[in-house]
Amino acid sequence: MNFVFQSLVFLIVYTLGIHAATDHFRWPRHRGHGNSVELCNGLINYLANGGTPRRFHFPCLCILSDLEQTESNLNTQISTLASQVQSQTMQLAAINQALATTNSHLMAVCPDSTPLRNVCNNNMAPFTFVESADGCVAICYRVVGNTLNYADAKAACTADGGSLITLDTPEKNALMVNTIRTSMTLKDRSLWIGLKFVGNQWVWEGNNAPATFTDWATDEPDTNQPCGSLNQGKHHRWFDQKCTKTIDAALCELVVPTMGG
Ligand SMILES: [Ca+2]
Repeated sequence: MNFVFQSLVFLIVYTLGIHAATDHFRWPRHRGHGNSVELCNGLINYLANGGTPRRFHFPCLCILSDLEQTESNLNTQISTLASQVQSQTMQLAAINQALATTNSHLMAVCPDSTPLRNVCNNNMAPFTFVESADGCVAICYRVVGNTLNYADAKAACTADGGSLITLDTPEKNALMVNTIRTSMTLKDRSLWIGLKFVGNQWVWEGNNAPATFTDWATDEPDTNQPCGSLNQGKHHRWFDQKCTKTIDAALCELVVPTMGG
């Protein structure tokens, strides 16, 4: 740009038609190809230092013409690039819009687990937050008690602000069972879950809904054993028990209303 500016200065001076004597500046002998830019620079420096111009013609006019052409070409390229940037910006906006739509669809399919995570982490009792790999299922659980019956297990969960766990979907059950199976402290413990036989059907304590999904172990449930447990004899499935029986511990959970239990 500096060179363009210098050239413009020269053009102005030339246009004014100043024809005074050139006392100190001398055109280089060689005016041919290869050093015309140096020639123009020399003249411009001469003028900038107070030299008086005279009889300007030939080589610099050619250079100025080239510069004008170059400037025109650059402006064309700038215009093209600006157009490309605008096009890319519009494409990016379209991609961002599609991404937002996809995210909203994902949110519709998988509830946001953030509220449950926050409740889990902020609870006074030490609950643990676990989430499925796809983020669609989350559990805030805690194992409490040491050898207790169903009623005491239910009370122990309630004392921590939670309830005996509801495992009403295959996904939630799989997440909890896998968590227990891979835990050194839990994998061998039998645990009460919030499942009871009421009237003629199995019902979840947490939401009073009938258990439409079940994961009973082989030959379970028995008769007259109206309380549900998990992991008896290291089998990672469900067992019914007499409610007065004492087993290892209670499997509790915290829920938030938006998680739907
Ligand atoms: Ca049984």
